[in-house]
Amino acid sequence: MSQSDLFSADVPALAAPAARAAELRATLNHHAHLYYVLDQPELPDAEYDRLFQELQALEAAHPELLTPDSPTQRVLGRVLDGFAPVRHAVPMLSILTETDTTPAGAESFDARVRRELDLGELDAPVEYAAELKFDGLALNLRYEQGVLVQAATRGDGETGEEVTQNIRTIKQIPLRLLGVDAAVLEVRGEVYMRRDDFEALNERQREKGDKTFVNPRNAAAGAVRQLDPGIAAQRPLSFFAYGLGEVLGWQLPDTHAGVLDALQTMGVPVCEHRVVTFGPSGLVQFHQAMAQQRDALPFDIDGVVYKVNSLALQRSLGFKTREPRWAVAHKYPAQEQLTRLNAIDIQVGRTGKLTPVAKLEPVFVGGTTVSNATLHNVFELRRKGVRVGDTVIVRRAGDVIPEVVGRVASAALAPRAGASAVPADSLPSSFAPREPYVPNFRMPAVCPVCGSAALREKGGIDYRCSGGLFCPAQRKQALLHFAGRRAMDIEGLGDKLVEQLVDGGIVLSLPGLYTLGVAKLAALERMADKSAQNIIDALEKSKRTTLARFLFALGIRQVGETTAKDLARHFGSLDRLVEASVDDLLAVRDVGPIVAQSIHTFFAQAHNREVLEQLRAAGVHWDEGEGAAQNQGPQPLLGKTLVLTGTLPTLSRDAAKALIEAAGGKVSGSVSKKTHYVIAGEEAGSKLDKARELGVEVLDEAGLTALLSG
Ligand code: D41
Repeated sequence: MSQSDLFSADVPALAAPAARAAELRATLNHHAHLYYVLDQPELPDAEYDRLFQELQALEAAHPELLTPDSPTQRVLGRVLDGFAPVRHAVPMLSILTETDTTPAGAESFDARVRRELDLGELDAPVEYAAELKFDGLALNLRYEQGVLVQAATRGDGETGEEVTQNIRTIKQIPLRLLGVDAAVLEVRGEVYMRRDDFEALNERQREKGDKTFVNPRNAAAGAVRQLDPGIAAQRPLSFFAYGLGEVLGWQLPDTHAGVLDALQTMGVPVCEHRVVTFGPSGLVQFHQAMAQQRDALPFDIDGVVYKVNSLALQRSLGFKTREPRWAVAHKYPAQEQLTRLNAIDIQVGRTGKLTPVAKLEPVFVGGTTVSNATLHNVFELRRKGVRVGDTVIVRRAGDVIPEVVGRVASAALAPRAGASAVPADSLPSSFAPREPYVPNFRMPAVCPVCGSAALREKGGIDYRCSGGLFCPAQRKQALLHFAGRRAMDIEGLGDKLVEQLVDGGIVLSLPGLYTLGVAKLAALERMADKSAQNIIDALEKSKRTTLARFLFALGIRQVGETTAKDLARHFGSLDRLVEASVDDLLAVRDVGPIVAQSIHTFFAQAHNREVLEQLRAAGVHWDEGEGAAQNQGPQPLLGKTLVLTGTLPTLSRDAAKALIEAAGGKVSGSVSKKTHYVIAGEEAGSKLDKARELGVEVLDEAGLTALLSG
């Protein structure tokens, strides 16, 4: 506040900041309760931080507004009733956060460290250990004589909650350290949930019609603090160590990197993405390299962490109240943001499923601008209490489709820091529950594309268009799927062309594709003669295919690429498959009752059989029996499941997969107890850790070659 403000006689001038401060206090306290006590946050962290900072700034400018109950006066985190409090033998410090996501963030940290260490321009660059900042929940694991005796959350840093029972269910966490029987060795790290585990968990919740989790971190936090270890055990958690707590009777390494290496040797999971580097340029390089890989990682990170590598230098730097001076977390742009829900559209999928899609005020989240996001289904939308016009939370992480994960009551959130405050007399309870919830969106009774009835199976969740391939939306999706790279692989037949073909009434069915001539194609808008000829050539080329690709291309519900291959291998010919009974189908490996029924229903329908005939008449062909086991060479990998990870020296991933499948084996994307072998190459990741943890045999390329040759 400026001098003139202070001396101004305009007393009501303070009313607005006072009201805003009161409002911010109430809002922040409310959200802190939701976050810490109920594990049901309604606000993205970035938004909470923004409000927190706005209140801090307001209090700094108007010290008279500071109240003892202000959230800025309290160290957050609290102990839940139901868990025994644990006083940490060595406090769990917090870590200073650098919110400047540009290289300047790393540079200012290095400059601070050099200043504190009294280093001059001529002194050598500081050695740093750089690692990822996992978006999870900090945990202290206490090992005595090498045995896990206690696990505790961080809590407020001094006192946490005892969660040993729940943590014991995390299979990655060793119950006994390898080769260490130190009196005390406390391992600190983050419990987190992998993105695929999170998606699968939410999918299960959705199928059951249960509440979904906003993000992997909340799902992990909820699982760790779940009072019922049985439920905790069903929530797939993972762990990465980042440091130590109390240590008695163990010789510390000289460096942080040495600590992490030692922990890894003891069987504690440590993330492979870590480097030792020098000076600010090394830090910036790591920050940028990991930003590139962020989407491809199997888990969420919200930044990277830099630590002075030498433990001796760490000791001389010490800490400042609650944060070490030798470490900093350098953030990345948030993966969750607030924006306005402008409208809800209905998207019709390949199988007719109607999905409500949020039309959003464009917002930059997780590195791209998002204006559409899935709302999954109408029941979930209702459960979240979302209405058109609401301020909603959008999440985009990895290559997962952006989704609306919830809504916020928005009154207090709207003004940006520094903007004018809301009038005192309208002090709103920004978070008043919206009761009763009156939705302003309903699922349409008919398909918005073709007008056929939209039906929902009894007890089911999804509405489907009943129009089948009569529905242009389904027809477009079916054609795109048919033409896909892993299906018939018709190059050039993409979104735009399919749109033109269907909307122009030119192609009415899959076989219709093969009746296209150059003239018809060239007549389409923006289609040159040459590209028309290319499409015709691609169509011609696609006719020679494999039974597995053909089956996958048909888009039979429940039949993905792997099942299609299994079916082709098992039956060897289309006719045998078409005539198969449900029982015959159940004899195919990995085919259960739902899949068998879906396949049987598909081939039982006359119009589908007609499509098959027309496609064959158009010249689509494959080697009958080519995939059948009886016609193949030896199958040394029959019944074996393998997982590929990392880069092999000579074989591409596709080539390795093809060889394994030709030998009767199956390639899976994730390691489990059912995995027979993990084939690991350069830069193998968490799958390798998992294999070691489960005791699955790990081979290199040479080992794979040996297996293949029996
Ligand atoms: O990955 C993390 N979230 C992470 C958290 C990490 N990689 N390193 C960390 N290092 C520390 C210090 C420097 C205090 C040992 C941390 C945390 N602390 C931390 N996590 C939660 C509170 C503090």
